[in-house]
Amino acid sequence: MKMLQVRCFVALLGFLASAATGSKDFLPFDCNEIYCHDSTSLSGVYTIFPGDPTTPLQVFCDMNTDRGGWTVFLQRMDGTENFYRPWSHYKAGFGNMAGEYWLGLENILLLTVRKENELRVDMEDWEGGKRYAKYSSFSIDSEVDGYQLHLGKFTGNAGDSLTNHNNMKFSTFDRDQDTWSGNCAKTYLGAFWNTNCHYASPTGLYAPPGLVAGNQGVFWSSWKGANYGMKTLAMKIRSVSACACAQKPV
Ligand SMILES: [Ca+2]
Repeated sequence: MKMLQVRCFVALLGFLASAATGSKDFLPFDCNEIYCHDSTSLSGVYTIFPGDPTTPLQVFCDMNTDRGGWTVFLQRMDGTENFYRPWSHYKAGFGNMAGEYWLGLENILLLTVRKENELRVDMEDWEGGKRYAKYSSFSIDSEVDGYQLHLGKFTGNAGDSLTNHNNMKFSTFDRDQDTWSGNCAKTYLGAFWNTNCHYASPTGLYAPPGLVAGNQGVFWSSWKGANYGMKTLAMKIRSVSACACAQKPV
């Protein structure tokens, strides 16, 4: 049986189990399952169960963008959260799910190891402009393999600032796994799948353009360059399995 068929079969079993026990026992794996369960669901904070039924996880679900069903794992919007944090914090996750947060590498791993996902990065500048970058697949390896990043094909109108980070391991200031002789996360004050060092810095210092040093802001170089800090930036994933529910029309 092919992997996709296995995943569909497992998903079907889960659906039948929840249908048999009633909707009050509905334990959604991710935001896409919440959308599939009720297509009128609004964007907001939900509880999902990407691990097992005893470990609920709070997350922001984007039910509007690009037909909805997106599980947000990074959200920047106002600078209220500190993102210059050690490995243990990036592993476990931190922040406010209704505001700025990082979902945690272990949770991202749980979400991507059992289902095939696509990735979408939405960003907004300080003049009202909005752009996005989308990748046909997104997954990471486990911690022993450095949470190595695996990305599919790029589409979108923000330009591709992430493919250069493909196959990189995750780095924080206290765990340097980048390809530079120095320490990217320490020098540029963000944690990411750094190379030598970065073409995008979603975890950089939050500030309007001109207020932080070059390469240290929340930037996406292929749209605004490395010196322009975005007003908002969010990274989100969605299941791409063939058995996923029909989504909202575009
Ligand atoms: Ca290094």
